[in-house]
Amino acid sequence: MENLTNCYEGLQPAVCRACLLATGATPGRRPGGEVLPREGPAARPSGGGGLDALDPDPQPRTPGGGEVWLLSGAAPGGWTGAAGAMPVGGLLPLFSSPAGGGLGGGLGGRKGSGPAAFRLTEKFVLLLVFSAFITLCFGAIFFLPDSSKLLSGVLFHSSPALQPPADHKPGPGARAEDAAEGRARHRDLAAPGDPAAALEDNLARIRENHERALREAKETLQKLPEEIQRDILLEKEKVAQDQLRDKAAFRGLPDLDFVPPIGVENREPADAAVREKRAKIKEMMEHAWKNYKRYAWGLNELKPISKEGHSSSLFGNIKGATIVDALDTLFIMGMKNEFQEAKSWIEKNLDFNVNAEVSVFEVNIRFVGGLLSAYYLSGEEIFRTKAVELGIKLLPAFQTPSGIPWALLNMKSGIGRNWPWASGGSSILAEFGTLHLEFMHLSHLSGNPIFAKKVMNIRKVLNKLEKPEGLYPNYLNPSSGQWGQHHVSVGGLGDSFYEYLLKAWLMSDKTDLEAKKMYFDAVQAIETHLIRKSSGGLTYIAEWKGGLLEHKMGHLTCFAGGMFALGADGAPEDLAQHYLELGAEIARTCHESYNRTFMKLGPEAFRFDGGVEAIATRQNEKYYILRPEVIETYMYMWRLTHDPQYRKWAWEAAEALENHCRVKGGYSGLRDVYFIHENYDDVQQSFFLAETLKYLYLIFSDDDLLPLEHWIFNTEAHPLPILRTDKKEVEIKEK
Ligand code: DMJ
Repeated sequence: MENLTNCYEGLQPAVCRACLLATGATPGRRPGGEVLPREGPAARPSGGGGLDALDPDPQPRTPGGGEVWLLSGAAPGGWTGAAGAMPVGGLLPLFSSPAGGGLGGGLGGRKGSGPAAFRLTEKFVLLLVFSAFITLCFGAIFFLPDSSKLLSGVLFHSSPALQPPADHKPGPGARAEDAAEGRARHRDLAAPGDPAAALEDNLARIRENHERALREAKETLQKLPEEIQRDILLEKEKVAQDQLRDKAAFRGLPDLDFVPPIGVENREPADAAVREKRAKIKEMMEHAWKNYKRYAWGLNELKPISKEGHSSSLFGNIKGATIVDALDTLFIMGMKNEFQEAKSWIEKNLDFNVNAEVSVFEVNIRFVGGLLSAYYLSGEEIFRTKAVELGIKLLPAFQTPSGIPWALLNMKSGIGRNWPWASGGSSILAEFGTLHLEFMHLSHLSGNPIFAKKVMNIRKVLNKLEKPEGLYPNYLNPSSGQWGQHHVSVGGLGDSFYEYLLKAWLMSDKTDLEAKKMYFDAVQAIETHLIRKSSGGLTYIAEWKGGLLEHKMGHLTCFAGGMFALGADGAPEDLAQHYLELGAEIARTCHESYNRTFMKLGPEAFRFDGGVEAIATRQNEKYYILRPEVIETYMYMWRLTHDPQYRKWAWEAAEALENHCRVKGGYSGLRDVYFIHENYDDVQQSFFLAETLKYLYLIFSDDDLLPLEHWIFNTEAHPLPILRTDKKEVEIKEK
């Protein structure tokens, strides 16, 4: 009676019924359900037409009416003699005939007989029916819209490199790179060859693919005819662009008169103490570079403790992130041999034809930005060629209904998608909003307006949208062109979007008035809704979640001090002094976040609630990964005010880096800046060479090294020249 007991405990009705029938037991009442019929199905007349018509005494349904029992009216009860073995035919009501001569009926009539008793023709018919059924089911998959995606998502595994950082949704204050790092770290933790971990990883990946395929299938099913039409047009445009890409590659780039850059002479500072400090910063760069070269040459980053390469999934299979990111720092520090070895590695090895997903944002700011700067500083054609080649590779990311690019792109197939953790399949403001500077330069250097068109379209989409309280949410859906969650941040997920509005205006020689207006409107809304002062007098920028403030500021947010100060000059209504002061206040707050730690280096995020100010309270916010933002703000504040305090603070940071992050094999991030012992994260981030050391070097150099009147730094600190309207500095001539 065990089977019968199970029936009462919520077993699948079909299974229960099978149990009952197989045991010949009397059905009873299901908990809260209906009374199961007392007579055995064998007592009923067999056969029927449709599902219910098959059985003149239809079998019971669930209270919700959703359950349809698949037992045919044909005599499963007659199988009691078969010791509980359920003949397949008994489960096929669809095939029974009114006369009982169909499969179900026919089989039902064989009381006391087993499958072995089938006639050969019956076996054959049975086989035929089954093959037809299976073929039908399989065929149906192909009739579903976008079945290829469904199949690839559900049935086929993709390589691990293609996988998104699904197990790590970055909290506010973190950004895409952290998410990806999260997954990478998760992998690192699993012992190599650990089958349980591998299985778990595989299952997670399958689940992830499955969910994505279902989501995509659902989206396609919901599409209106106009949307489908639009998709077709997009597809056509993609083909056209592919052709253009091939053509461009074939034709080569237009001739260009390279004008030697302004402000790259490496003059020694007059003051001996400053000179000494600057020399020390250069020595730090030499240490970072030398170890990268020794242990991780050609790979993306260095693991300074393990003394081996580190590969972040942000770059897919593109290699050499540190080399490209460091080029301009090597150049301005006068490290000529190192610059040459980097250049020849790029000539021989830098390859973008990778069959793996990359972060469009990261590849743009580090690789495109790094190559562009290297070109503008050195005039070496290889850097222009590579930058444009890479820019072309990124174009398919814009193939979305709104033109807002995907976050992730497979550079070989041109297929894009978004981070799975991003609100409702959205793209991220700080990612698609941080392409403008590089793409304007790509058009300038290639003579092809396509890059500029793509980023100007992003702006068009943004300008059409209603902004909650004048603020820009971090998430925007590229299919609908509408905002996702109303979360606003000047730190992770939002930060460099604001930076690029200001710099777009400056880089256009102050002609891009639309960007200027967008920037100052946004800053005004940020001041009203996000900027607060603590009871201890520290000004901070909180995060906004659908109208509620989270009193926390990320290390990333600290770049904003420099941004406010840089924009002060163009501020409307005599607000110049106000914005300069705001920059100074943010610099002071961020300095406090460093000063209140044991290591004298700032945490990833610090809070202004629960009785603390500028201190991280959560363990997972106490790390420092060699980030530049605080030093970046010191650099702008120094250049714009010459207040010696900024050099002093910058030097404190340099000393802290030497005392706590320098190891024999390079420089490492720290897991807890409040702890008295260094707990290394074992990564020398490429932005340490591109940004942290470059900003330090500039702070201890004279202002005529990369002067702000001529250069704009992209968000990875790669200098790009201001595009003069009279076009005297750089001229493009079509061949
Ligand atoms: C860099 O890659 C860039 O500065 C980016 O805008 C923010 N994150 C890192 C450094 O922290």
